[in-house]
Amino acid sequence: MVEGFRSGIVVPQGLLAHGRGEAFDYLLGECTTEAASYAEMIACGLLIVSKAPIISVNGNTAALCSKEIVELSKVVNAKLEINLFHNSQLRSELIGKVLERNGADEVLGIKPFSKVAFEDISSSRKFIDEDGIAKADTVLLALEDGDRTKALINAGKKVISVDLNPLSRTAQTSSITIVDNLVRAVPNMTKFGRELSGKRKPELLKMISEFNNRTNLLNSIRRIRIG
Ligand code: PTJ
Repeated sequence: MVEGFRSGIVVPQGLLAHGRGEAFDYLLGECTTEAASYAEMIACGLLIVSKAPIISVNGNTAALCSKEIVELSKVVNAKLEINLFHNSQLRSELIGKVLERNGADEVLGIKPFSKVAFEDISSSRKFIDEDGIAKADTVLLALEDGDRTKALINAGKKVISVDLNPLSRTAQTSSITIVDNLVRAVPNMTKFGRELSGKRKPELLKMISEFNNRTNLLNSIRRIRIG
């Protein structure tokens, strides 16, 4: 993260956000819980059955797991789009280069002319790629603010979030909430993606329909309270 900050990928606020995450990670025992693993598997199933899945990348995600996120995007056939809260063209380009160096063939959300404004969002996260999040049916995101999550849900999209705080607005409003550290969640999802890609669509849809995000979130909260 510090290296990401020095190279201009991560904003100072990203370091604070990372610290908030670490506090919850300690409470979770710094491991992937059963509830998180279940959500990771279902999330992969959802990405695989989606028509236009997108992985939204911000500065922290790029600094923590660029290589792994590119790998996941290939396994579940999802596009990558850069979407920043503290938006800047230079940082978008820097993050795009990092993703490309790590094997990404295409990165959306960089060219200013391909962006449209998502009126429901007040922050600069509202600028989304017309070939990416604008058309997506499922969006995977991490370290997100509650406003965009809610706006995406209101727009009829499915949202998969990775958030160590099970009580955050994003965690509470997502379709599937993964309460795990991004650095563990992404490789786990790639593994599930490989396992599930051989399964038939009806089987995946059944598995997804049996998942209850509220129950699963409560299991994460219970884990923090009881250990
Ligand atoms: O889009 P950028 O790059 O301009 O940066 C935006 C930041 C990250 C600064 C912004 O989204 C932010 O401040 O996020 P928040 O509101 O702090 O939300 C981050 C959430 O992610 C919190 O609930 C943290 O607990 C959680 N979190 C932090 N680090 C991790 C994490 N969740 C999973 N894995 C982590 N490594």
